[in-house]
Amino acid sequence: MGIQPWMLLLLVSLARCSGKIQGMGPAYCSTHTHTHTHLRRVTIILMPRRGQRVCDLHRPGPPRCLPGHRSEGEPPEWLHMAVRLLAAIDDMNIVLVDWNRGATNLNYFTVVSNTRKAADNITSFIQKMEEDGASLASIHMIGVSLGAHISGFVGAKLKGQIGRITALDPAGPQFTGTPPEDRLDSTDAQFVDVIHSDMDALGFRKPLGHIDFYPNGGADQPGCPSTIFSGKEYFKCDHQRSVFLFLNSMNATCNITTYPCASYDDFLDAKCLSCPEFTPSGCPAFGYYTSEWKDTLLRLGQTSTYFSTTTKSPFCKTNYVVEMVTWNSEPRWATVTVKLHSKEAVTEARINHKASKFQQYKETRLLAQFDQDLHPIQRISLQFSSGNIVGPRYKLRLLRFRLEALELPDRPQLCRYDIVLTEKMEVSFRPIPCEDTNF
Ligand SMILES: [Ca+2]
Ligand SMILES: [Ca+2]
Repeated sequence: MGIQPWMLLLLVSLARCSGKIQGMGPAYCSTHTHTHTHLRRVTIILMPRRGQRVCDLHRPGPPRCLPGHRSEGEPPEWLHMAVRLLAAIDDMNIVLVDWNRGATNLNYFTVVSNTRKAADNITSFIQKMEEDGASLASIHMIGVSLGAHISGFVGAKLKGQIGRITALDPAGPQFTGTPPEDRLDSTDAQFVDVIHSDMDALGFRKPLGHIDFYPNGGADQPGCPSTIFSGKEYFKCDHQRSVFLFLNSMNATCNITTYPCASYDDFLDAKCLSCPEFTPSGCPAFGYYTSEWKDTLLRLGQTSTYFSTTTKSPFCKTNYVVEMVTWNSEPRWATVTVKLHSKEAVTEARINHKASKFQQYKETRLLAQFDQDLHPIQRISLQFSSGNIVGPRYKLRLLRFRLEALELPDRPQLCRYDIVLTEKMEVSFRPIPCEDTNF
């Protein structure tokens, strides 16, 4: 993939500055002095952690940390991974700024008011780099939580000339409903991409960038605890998922395609499965490389886009479009489960976010999302439920069943004709390539 001329400015770890946290060598602290002579690309990462400090970056030598309190705690586990992945992409300078606080800290409001101070320091630091020959366009800031808004303040002070701001679940509390100058917005950099992963709690609900990703709808993430009895994890799991998703997008084990749409429900309803406005590149990819869609995204102004993930890294789902035509004379409403079998394995998609309508001779289009990519598919199993608890078992008479891999156009479309399904009874069949038939 092509590389944008970013400088990656990673926010300098306060921990590194103080040298108190193990595993954070002084190398990171000296990174920014190093950048003065090698100002090709800079990434700044603003990251959240317990405790709060502000680094004075505008002075020679290692950055100095302003007074502030820091609670105990190791650097987040993902930090080393972030640096490693970024460094593998290209030769770039990485500056880490860790100034943050725990999401549940009571001093949240003080911390919010300190974001301006942090932004001032980072702005001075960047201006110093600029004097030394760095171009603002080559700077990429990655801000987590409150760090996303700090990146926005820095960007605004630099008149929106920074190349890119990536916001990982930008903080919601205290920022929701504020005007653009008091939070991140799309004028703060030349390109602003945002991931919303906990918009119902710690994150921000409304779009803030040129492209806003809403994984799994943007509120709750699969694999994260859904009750408060899980303690600390309950508070941060959804919020932090944005970081892990973004890191995953850098090493390209699998690519996640996203679908611009009016809502996650519409996406699940298979209403947004093509991207004519993005021709010829297709629907935008999630994460680090989404900048390759930048020209179209800037032209469109703002794009909100959706996708679903699995519970664990690398998070990619395999998406299929299922089309069914019935000859039942009465319309039926049903949820559907589709299983795909290869020789060794089976993977399942439950299409149950709501009941789908089946109408005589009308094509019903469903989005089926599977955790595994099985190929070749040897058998398919289908089951439906109308939600009827008492009364007769309904039948669904299928004139045609068709399966199409959404992101793998080279895979053959699979069909089957004349299938009768009985409610809550699984039916399995061997699919046939659609082009071998006369339908
Ligand atoms: Ca702003
Ligand atoms: Ca949540």
